[in-house]
Amino acid sequence: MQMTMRWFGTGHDSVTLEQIRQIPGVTGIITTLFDKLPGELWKKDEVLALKKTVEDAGLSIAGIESVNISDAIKTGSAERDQHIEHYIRSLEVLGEAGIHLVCYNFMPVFDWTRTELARKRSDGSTTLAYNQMMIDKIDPNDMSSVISEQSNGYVLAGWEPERLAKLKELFAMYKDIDEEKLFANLKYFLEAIMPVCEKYDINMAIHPDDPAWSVFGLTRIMTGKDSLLKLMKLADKPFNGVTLCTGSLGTNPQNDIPDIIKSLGSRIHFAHLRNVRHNRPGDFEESAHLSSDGSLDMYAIVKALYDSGFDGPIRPDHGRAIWGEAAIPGYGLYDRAIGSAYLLGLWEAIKKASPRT
Ligand code: DNO
Repeated sequence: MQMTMRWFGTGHDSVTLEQIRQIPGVTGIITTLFDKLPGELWKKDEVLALKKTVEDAGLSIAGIESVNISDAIKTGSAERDQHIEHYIRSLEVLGEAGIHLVCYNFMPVFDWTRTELARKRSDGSTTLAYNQMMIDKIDPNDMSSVISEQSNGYVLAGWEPERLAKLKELFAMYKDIDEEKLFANLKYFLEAIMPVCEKYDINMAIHPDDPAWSVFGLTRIMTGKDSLLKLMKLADKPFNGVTLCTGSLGTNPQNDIPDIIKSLGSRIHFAHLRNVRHNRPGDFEESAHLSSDGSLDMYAIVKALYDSGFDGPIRPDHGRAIWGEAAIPGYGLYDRAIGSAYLLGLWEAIKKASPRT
């Protein structure tokens, strides 16, 4: 297991690599070429420059989050094959640079969705939250401004203004995309990229849908145990795996995360560990990482991961905004640093109680 921190790149993040370097136990960076649009080709010199920046700070790249999937690939439209070709060439470039983990998602139109990016909690911290009643009142065409108005001036991952400027077109592209078609398009994509993953030993780790249900009538397929197990079979290779995101799967209280971990076993290549607090049906907020602050049993989750033999990167995922920090919502330094120390503590205790043989 390697503890990591997400970093969005020079000029895109309020947190520096030098700060991350000082968090005890964090050795890896999860990053991306932030300016790349889905479908674009990643170039070797760009990847090598990113790698050098991270390594010059005494850290290493543990994985890429994300190489995003274009809407053409998700919907199977005319440009799909060209975009898949770009994806394959981008994976080659990553493989040649010694990067072996890629996180991606297959969510239509919107990536992770929240209604509030700074909901005030009783202790004065703020956090990301979701309220279904608010979503039901929002015109989806206004969704990108709902997000950008609360984003402290940052562009948020998955909310590329260039792409979302054409929301009407995007919704039209997905008009006939039901679960079956989305699964078929995912299969087509996975089958096409498996050979390059095999050649360069690249683990693909799909990110579950967040929240784990359909939003604005758009189909979502990565929502729980059954769909994740179905995904495993779409391309039954070890390289076709999952990002175990507890905050996303945990949006649905029906998802038994330790059981999902047990079922997926060695196909979990990456873990996003954070807690979520369910206030009432249809309303949740991202709590501090501790079990006592949210609705998830983080000890049971970390134990299930440890028991499954998990050996990949973990990141503390989102944190609350605390101590007056102004950062990308969910991605400040302080609460994620506290979260990683807590997760490392859980891991150490679990490991010492039952050493792997
Ligand atoms: C949000 C993230 C997601 C995630 C993508 C993966 O903070 O967890 O944006 O990176 O869905 O492609």
